[in-house]
Amino acid sequence: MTTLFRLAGRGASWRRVGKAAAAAPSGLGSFALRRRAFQGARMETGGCGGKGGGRGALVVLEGLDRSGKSSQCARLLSFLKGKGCNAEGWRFPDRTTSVGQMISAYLANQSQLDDRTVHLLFSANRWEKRGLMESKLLSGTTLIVDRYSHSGVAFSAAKGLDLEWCKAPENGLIAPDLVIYLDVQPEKASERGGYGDERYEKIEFQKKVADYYLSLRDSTWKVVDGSLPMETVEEQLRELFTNCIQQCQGKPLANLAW
Ligand code: NYM
Ligand code: MG
Repeated sequence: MTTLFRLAGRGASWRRVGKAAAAAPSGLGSFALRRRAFQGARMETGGCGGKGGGRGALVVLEGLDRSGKSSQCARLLSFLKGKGCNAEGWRFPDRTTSVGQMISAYLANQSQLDDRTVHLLFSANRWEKRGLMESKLLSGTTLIVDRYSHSGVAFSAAKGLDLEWCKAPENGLIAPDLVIYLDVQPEKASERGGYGDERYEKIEFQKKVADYYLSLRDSTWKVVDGSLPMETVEEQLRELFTNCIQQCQGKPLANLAW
């Protein structure tokens, strides 16, 4: 059963966002029915994905610098692990790879790079993780990701690069099941510790980034007021996560198609 489900997920993983899962091919009809019954049973056991052979969920937190994403990712992850869910915390840029180290030096103002070049490096940093991301999700691990493609597009477009050009290299990366945008006013974020250490951490620039973020909203996007107390934000994230898990049960992985 598990093997069949994974095969179904992998085959379907090339479908594009927005297209509903195709009906099970003839011959797999009874399998599809059994799978549905099986998923129902799995949700009753806790509804955190990954239990019983289903795929994990791809949940992304987005927001301006110092909007509280990293703290909330950590809180959500420990909540999920406490429930026995198979979950991991990821972040982009992933500064551990050689591409990520080039990005990190650029952000720390230790190197200069052309705007389009660094945009493509951010994207390449996601592409180099795509295979691992897919295999984790298909084997049932839920990923809580601190920044993803929406950061890539919003930050580069805010520098004046063409929006469509910025979106193009993201197409084909795995589409998130849920994007939670932590909404904090740039002025408020700038009062938080460590602000201004890296490139882009300037109030006027962050205002432009916020506008681009909001222009990227789609059906996977939820906005949470990040200026509320941490515990309130955490509570809202748990609720959004729980709804997402229920909705993405049985949905194949999809690709970004901007
Ligand atoms: N950033 C992040 C981009 O400009 N493009 C991207 O694709 C990603 C993932 O890097 N100011 C920017 C947003 C942040 C900076 O991220 C570093 P963090 O989460 O502050 O380490
Ligand atoms: Mg930052």
